[in-house]
Amino acid sequence: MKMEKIRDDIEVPIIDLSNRSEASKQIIKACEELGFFKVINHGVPQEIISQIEEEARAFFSKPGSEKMRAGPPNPYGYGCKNIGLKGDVGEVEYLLLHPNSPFLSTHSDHFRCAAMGYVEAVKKLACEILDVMVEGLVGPDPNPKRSSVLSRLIRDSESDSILRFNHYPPSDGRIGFGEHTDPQILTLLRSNGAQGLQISVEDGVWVPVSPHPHSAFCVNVGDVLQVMTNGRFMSVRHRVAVQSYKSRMSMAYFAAPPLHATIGCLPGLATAEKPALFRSFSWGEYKEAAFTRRLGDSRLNLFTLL
Ligand code: GA4
Repeated sequence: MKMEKIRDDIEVPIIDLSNRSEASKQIIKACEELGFFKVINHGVPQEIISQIEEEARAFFSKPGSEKMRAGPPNPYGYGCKNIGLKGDVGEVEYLLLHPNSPFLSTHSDHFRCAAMGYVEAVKKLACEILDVMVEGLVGPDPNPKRSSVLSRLIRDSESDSILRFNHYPPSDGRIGFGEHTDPQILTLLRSNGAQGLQISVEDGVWVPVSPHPHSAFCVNVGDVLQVMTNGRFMSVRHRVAVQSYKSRMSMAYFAAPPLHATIGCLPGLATAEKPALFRSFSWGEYKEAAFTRRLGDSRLNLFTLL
């Protein structure tokens, strides 16, 4: 069995988005060093968050037979204990939604309305964070075409972004969601205040991420952003293990490009000293590679050039 250690001496930086130039530097540093950060003063109205949290709570408290009607989870719907297609299991039930998908129609008008309102608000936040990142990477650029090079992929009407609701029962530390990286560009996560998220700072060393402050979003770099920054930003392994009498609820928005979008290193980030680390691919190609493998498999190495 692999040896592992839980450490508690790293704080995920909390970044105030109301100070854009400071935020830009702090975001770059956090993405390079940890792959994770939290944002406050993010502009997502509390009412929008409360509404969808309430709908998610109501959904998970329904009887199993009723929840099953929103399933199976592949590609979108309700799932319980099974994650993905390759036999990964976890102490979790969840709902996967594609905002553009007709699967949303199996839910009540209330649910749909709250979910769409939330998606619009977090999409806006994801785009703002991506614009601030680009500014930090290449400097302010008056040309909106260049400064929105990442956010454009999310704003695209064919963006493949998804929304996931997770419900982890009270547990004595069993794995709810096994270790993995997120395949997309950026993940925006909220939780109900119960702990459980851990990030891997080095092989076998895990650091719990405190769920506070409650108003914050926890943001992490996905594989695609690692490729687009030529490895400067890190898509870091994380997992969920609840050790509490309280159940954990979380909502994750995975900001993704359209399936046909070409993913490659951003202009200027591959140089003679640091040539491109990855070959270009389409998001559809990468998604296929991720979804046909195990949760914890490394997939970026399938696309490395060196
Ligand atoms: C991890 C991030 C998202 O939750 C997710 C997951 C997806 C799933 O649950 O079906 C995957 C996992 C995630 C990565 C590898 C594949 C696909 C399970 C799995 C074994 C919805 C996603 O996009 O990738």
